[in-house]
Amino acid sequence: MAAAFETLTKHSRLLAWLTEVVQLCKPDNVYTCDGSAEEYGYICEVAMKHGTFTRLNDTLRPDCFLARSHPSDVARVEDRTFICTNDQIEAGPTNNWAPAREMKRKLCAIFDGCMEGRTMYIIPFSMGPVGSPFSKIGIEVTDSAYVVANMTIMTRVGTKVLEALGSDGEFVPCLHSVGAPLKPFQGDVPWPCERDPNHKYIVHFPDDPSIWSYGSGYGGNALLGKKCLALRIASALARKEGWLAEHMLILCLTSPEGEKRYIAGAFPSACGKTNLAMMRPTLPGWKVTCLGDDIAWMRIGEDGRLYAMNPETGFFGVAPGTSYDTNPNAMETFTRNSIFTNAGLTDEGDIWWEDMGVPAPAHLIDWEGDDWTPDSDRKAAHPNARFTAPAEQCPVIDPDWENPSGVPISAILFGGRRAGTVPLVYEAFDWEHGVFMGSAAGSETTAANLSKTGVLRHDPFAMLPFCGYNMGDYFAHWLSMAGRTDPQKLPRIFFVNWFRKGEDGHFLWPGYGDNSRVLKWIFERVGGGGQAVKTPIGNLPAPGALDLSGLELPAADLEALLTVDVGAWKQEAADLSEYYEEFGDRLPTALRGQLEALKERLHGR
Ligand code: O2Y
Ligand code: MN
Repeated sequence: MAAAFETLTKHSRLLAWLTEVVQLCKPDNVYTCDGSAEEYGYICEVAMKHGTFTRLNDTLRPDCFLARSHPSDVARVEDRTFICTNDQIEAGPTNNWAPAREMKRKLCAIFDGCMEGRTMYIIPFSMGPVGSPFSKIGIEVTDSAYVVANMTIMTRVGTKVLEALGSDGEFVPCLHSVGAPLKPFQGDVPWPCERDPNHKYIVHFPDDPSIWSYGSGYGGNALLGKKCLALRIASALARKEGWLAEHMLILCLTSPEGEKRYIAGAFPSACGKTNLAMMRPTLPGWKVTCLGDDIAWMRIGEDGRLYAMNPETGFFGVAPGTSYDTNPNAMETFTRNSIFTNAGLTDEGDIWWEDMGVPAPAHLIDWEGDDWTPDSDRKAAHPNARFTAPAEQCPVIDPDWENPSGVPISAILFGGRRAGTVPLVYEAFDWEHGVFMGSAAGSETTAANLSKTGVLRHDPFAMLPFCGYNMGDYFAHWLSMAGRTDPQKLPRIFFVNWFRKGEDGHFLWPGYGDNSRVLKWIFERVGGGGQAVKTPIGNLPAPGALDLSGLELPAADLEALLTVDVGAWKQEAADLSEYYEEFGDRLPTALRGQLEALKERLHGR
């Protein structure tokens, strides 16, 4: 079966692996992706033939498609995501673990014949510009045309990747199946997947490294270049190779004087990373350009500064809530050549979702394919409905977004969705304190994962679902960056919280474009200006230091946003002590020291 493939590559390890997976999965056909525009069109036709894609109105939304997933397959499945190593301690307390050898045996049985009746697609892809020494190549084998189309938008796909791989280059084998083989004459369904939630497997072997994903066709479970390779596997590689693979947006902030500073930001899933990454500042003269909305790979450059690059080429953003008010640049990005998953379909053949800023149509077809009217007691779009759109279509894409060397980062933001306790913004005293702040991050959960929503969970560095090894070692790796360069050259670290609420439940901060006011203060701080006051938790903006011109913010709200409630922080520190226990002796002593120092400052010692 790999014979056709042999004409495209002389890479013997790749050929051997492909021969193995063809024998295991037993597809009816094998197709190798070349990454061309013609091929993308063909794959979309295939997806339409299977009923997976519906073409949208070509006048309203040219070259766009809608897909509806099966209701059992609507998000990442964290409880079915595994990091498999020989020893459990290497995966750590925050990951599901199984012994690598046992899991492989199990997966071989599960994958046996899983592609019968289907076409196997071979997707050579590069995370990062093709041929860059900092990029990583993956080969995804999948039986889903939906995955091929989305990977073509989200990554660099095709023959050029095989050429860069040569006959002996490194690649990450990524095997994916929706887990729904077809018997002879059995009709297909628009969204084949494994219906039993306990029979899905999103499995990572960081020591190989390799990825096996079975049973889901959705997003992070199936587009294996994204969360699986560029975060879980890459984080493990990054630790070995001395760099950082992070769940971070990258933006460039340009002042009215034309000075540029690059900022990276780690926020848990569905906390507004895409909105921040392509924000339109309300502050006159300030400009944000976007380099990425989800993943940053960062390494120390020759000048000793930390450089970041976005390994992806598209956005896989949460649709509901995206509007011309919240994110006009995203709205402009997916006007064409985009895929929508689990949005509503209007009678005109366009998409619609809740909080799109467009009145609800009198009738549409909802994400489950049923008639819907504004009187329906269910949502038209699934809360985790997505758009997949090419990054190059973003009106504020930064000219350096594909620079293979990346861009020098001046500030790193951590954050989360916190109704209380955490102020609008504060700055770390130094790198070690900043790493402590990242390790202490937490957020109220949302629909981007399947756990209960609105519950506070610790999410260190926004990497809880994405760290491919022991989180304690990950903290140590972050701390070690200070030893790899002059620590003064590292970015300054800040914590932000756009989601603080008043006692009556209203958001205290307007967010969105007004977040530029906070970014301006950060910009000034890293440039040696910006007034701050020292508090037990870090440096907060001094009175008057935040530019609030033109904003009608009640004085009481501003005070609440910039108040450090010592009582609440004592509780926060106590909770963190308990959380840190999980990491046992893998918790770096420096972080224990930081926690004790915080407690002492809170007690006024
Ligand atoms: O629900 C999914 O499968 C997608 S999750 C996702 C997609 C794009 C960016 N970030 C995330 C995330 O969960 O962090
Ligand atoms: Mn994400």
